Amino acid sequence: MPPRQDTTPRLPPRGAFPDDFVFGAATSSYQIEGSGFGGCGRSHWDDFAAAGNTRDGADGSVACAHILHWERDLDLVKNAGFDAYRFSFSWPRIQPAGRGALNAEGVSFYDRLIDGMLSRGLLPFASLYHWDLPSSLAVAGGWRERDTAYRFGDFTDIVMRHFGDRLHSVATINEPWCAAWLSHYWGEHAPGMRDLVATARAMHYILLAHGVSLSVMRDYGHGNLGIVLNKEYGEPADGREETLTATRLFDGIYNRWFEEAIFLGHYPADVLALFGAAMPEGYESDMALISARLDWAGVNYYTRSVIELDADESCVGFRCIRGDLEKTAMGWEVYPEGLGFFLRRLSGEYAPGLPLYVTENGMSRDDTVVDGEVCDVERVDFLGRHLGEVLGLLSEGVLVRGYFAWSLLDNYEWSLGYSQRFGLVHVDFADQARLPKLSWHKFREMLNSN
Ligand code: IFM
Repeated sequence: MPPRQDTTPRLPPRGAFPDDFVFGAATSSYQIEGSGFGGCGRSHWDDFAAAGNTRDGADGSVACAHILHWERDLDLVKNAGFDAYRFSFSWPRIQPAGRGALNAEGVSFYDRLIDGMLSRGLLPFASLYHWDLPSSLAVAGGWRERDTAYRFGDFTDIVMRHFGDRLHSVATINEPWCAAWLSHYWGEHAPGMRDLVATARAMHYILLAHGVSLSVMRDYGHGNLGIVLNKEYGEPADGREETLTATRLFDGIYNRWFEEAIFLGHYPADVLALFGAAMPEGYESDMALISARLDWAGVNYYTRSVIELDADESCVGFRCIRGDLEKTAMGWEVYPEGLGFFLRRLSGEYAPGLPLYVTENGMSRDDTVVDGEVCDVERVDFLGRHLGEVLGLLSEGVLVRGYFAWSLLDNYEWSLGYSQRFGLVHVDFADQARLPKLSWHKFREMLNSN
């Protein structure tokens, strides 16, 4: 009998990528640290959860208790063979009220965490904002207020002063679309608003915060600065002219708003027309700061949306549905071609010559432990297909410099609580046990191959 073939999906060999291509795993502060530990101030996510807006009322007060287990978590990054660890600073852990006094315990935690990365030979890729806005700033109007952008500039200064020279790379904002549109128009994330005026202001002030933060870091002389944009591909549900226009507006809101502001210095006309008088007065004078030079840009990519006309949607006139491609546990369609589309567009149209990173990519799956193992073959297949897309881009000369899997650990998936597992490492939230899944082992195999 011929030997049984191993049909487990594989990741491409490490040797197929350039030697200096960076492989990493990503997390974020609120999703893993445990906001109940170490003198961390409240964030608007604690408030949003306490007000009953999340699945089972779940919050991030314990999460993966990474504050207690960060050393073994960094060992998991290192032992898989990754070059880098992408993490975020929690603003309320460092500065509980969002202004004024610092929390010494929080500062010392990040000191140890960063030194822990460096001693393991991991490159620290930091984000300054991954959504845990201090509650007191949220109460004062959060991203609807111009002042929040300046408070973020002050926070940036604190981070630079304490940690700047040890950070390999820094992103200002992670996924500004989520912090603005998803949170103020669709109401799915904190602060859970559904208001076009609030949305227009947040869409602008989150980018102003990026510009202010960038200029603070330039003054410190940091030379590896970027922003992380989430992208979703829009597929028209049919070929009607109105559907194509709606799909273009979807792309404008989700993607081009940020690309055109950051790389061209203006907002797209179709989205500006939607916001109309809701745009903050004098926004034009902020555009130079918002479009200041970057050293790299990051793309977080997961899926596509099918865009269908919807007469009940009085503002945008469309809704996003899912098509008939294979889906993850989030119900998100698997569409690796979308990743190629965005990286090609950035490199060809918006930011020629700028180094690009895939700063997040991954899938949720109903992972269960069977006989001490998590056999997440679908995740291996998902990662392999997206890495294959990256290889194609590299062969076309697109400047992709690295790839980060989302996420290192199963964690708090925002309003969906702990119902979605995205990790390469399984977390038992009852006892905080970590168990590397097949996907983690496949990365280890890959990163040690040629
Ligand atoms: O968990 C999130 C992360 O915080 C930001 N990017 C998308 C992930 C999956 O939804």
